[in-house]
Amino acid sequence: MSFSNLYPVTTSVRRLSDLSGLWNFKFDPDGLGKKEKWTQGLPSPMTMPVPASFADIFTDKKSREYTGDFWYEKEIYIPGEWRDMEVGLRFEGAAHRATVYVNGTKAGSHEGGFLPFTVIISKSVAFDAPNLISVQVNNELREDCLPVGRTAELADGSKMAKGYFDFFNYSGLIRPVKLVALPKKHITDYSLTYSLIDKCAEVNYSVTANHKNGFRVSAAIYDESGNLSGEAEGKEGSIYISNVRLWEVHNAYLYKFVFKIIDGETVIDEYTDQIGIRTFEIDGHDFLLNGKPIYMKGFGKHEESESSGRGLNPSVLKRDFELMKWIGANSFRTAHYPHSEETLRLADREGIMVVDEVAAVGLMASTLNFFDASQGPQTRFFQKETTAKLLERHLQQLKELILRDKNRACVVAWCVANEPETTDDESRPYFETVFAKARALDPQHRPLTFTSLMTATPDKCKCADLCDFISLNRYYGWYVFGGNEITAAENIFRQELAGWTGRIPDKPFVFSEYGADTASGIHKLPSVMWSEEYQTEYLNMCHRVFDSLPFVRGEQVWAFADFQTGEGIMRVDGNKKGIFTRSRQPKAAAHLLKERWEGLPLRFKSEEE
Ligand code: CKX
Repeated sequence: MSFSNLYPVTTSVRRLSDLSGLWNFKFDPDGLGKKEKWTQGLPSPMTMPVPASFADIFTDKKSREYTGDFWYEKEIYIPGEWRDMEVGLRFEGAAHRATVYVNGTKAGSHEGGFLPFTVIISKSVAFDAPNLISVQVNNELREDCLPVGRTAELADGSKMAKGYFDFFNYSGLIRPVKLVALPKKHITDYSLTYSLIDKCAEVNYSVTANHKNGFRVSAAIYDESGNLSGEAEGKEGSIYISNVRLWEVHNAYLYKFVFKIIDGETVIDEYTDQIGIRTFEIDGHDFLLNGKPIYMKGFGKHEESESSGRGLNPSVLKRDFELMKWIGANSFRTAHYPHSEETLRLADREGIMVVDEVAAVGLMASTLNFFDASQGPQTRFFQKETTAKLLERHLQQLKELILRDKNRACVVAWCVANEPETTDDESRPYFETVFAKARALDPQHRPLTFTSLMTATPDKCKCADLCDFISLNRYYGWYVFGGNEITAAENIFRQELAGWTGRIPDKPFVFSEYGADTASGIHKLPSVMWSEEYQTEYLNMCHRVFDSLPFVRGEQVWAFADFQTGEGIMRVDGNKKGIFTRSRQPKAAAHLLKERWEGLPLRFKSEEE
């Protein structure tokens, strides 16, 4: 019997309990856990917060860098009132893979640390009595898993994660774990599409349940004042809302959708969600939100912060949205993995557009990806024997991502990979499959893209035409021709872009990354690289280039805030391309961007054509 993996809510019939807090925790470097039956109780555990990444909580390096298996454990009581319900444990993010045991018995497992999964535990639990939840998590990186990397063995026998990407391999139970109780017969999923005719919205819905017969489905939509806007009956149907309030950027309006399955007069299940109604499409070079051209301004953004690592930190999350509104941003890309469900719900509420990225990062064999990506060695990534398995996992995670986020108003596009080695011939069949799958999965047919690495120039990239819009990660003036050579950088940047007009003449372009590492507080006149003055000069140069090109429809600077990476000669305690520091305070560039973004007309660029 399938179980709903929908974002958990409480309603008249659904129950929920958040298991966030302190859990027991233990590293398992020698793989003793299963043999010694740690599922029946962890020997000498320490405490660990959930949600959080364990890495930055420790004061010793071995623990911070720990790679391998580790265990979480919590004793829980399940209310007797839930006896006749289907009970599940929902993990919003267990990075990167997890196996869940309940009272010593395996309940399920999941691969992919940034997407939710639910294991059904009704049959293995005792009600009104203690139950032991044990979770074996593993954070090793592999070439056939997302995000991509490898796991090295060090001289002392310990393992070390070597990501083919530029961010710290934060792991653990990074998002909330929830106990969910649903009616035995329940709604498993729902999908929405819209068409707008003048002031009226046609909302088309379809609802699926875990059983087929003997019930009716009702759908109702309420406005923010609680008034009924429209309703319908049936598993699929259309609801018309006259004088609809659309979801707009910085002016979000969320309707309450209520789906019920009813047997006779009895409500068997009820699911509710807050939904923004909007359309998003591409017309020539334009992005159209609700039929009106819109220029994307914002960031490539990690989900991470001091101490919590990749762990969901609601205060930091809220601060980030306040900063995005302050600076005049209207969008961000969830670099380089799906961000938490809470993040997307906040983006829905605040009216911020999201380019939603799957964790397909590191698709180029290199442990200095950020450097190699600009220098261009050929690693023949897609010709490896691991490619078939990687593709399988990539498609699976794309499916789980689209299933999770397809109804979110904020999600306006899917990014199917970051900086893959699309100069490799074999990348073409790989991405044809990925794009076809994404197109088939999204009922709203959102535009698709991948972000292009610097060496995938118009003459060399084998895959750009698969995209509905082109996303360029470009660093002229940083990785190449930096500092005093910035004029040469501008020239070569312009030359590359002239090449793109010939190759892709009719699609929108977004600069999905551009940036310069900047140590907050370093001031230098005249500028030098790494100073706050250079970051602003570099951004001014990029903006001059963007503004001279009619096909540019967006800029998402790299990065929202400084973030932690692995150690190395290219990084000073992390990547410093943030417009804000890691503690979320503005660098000089933030003021420049605020002035620019607040000043750009809403229909920037499209009115020039
Ligand atoms: N793009 C030349 C991917 C990001 C990195 C960024 C950087 C690279 C640049 C590739 O994850 O952080 O190096 O700053």
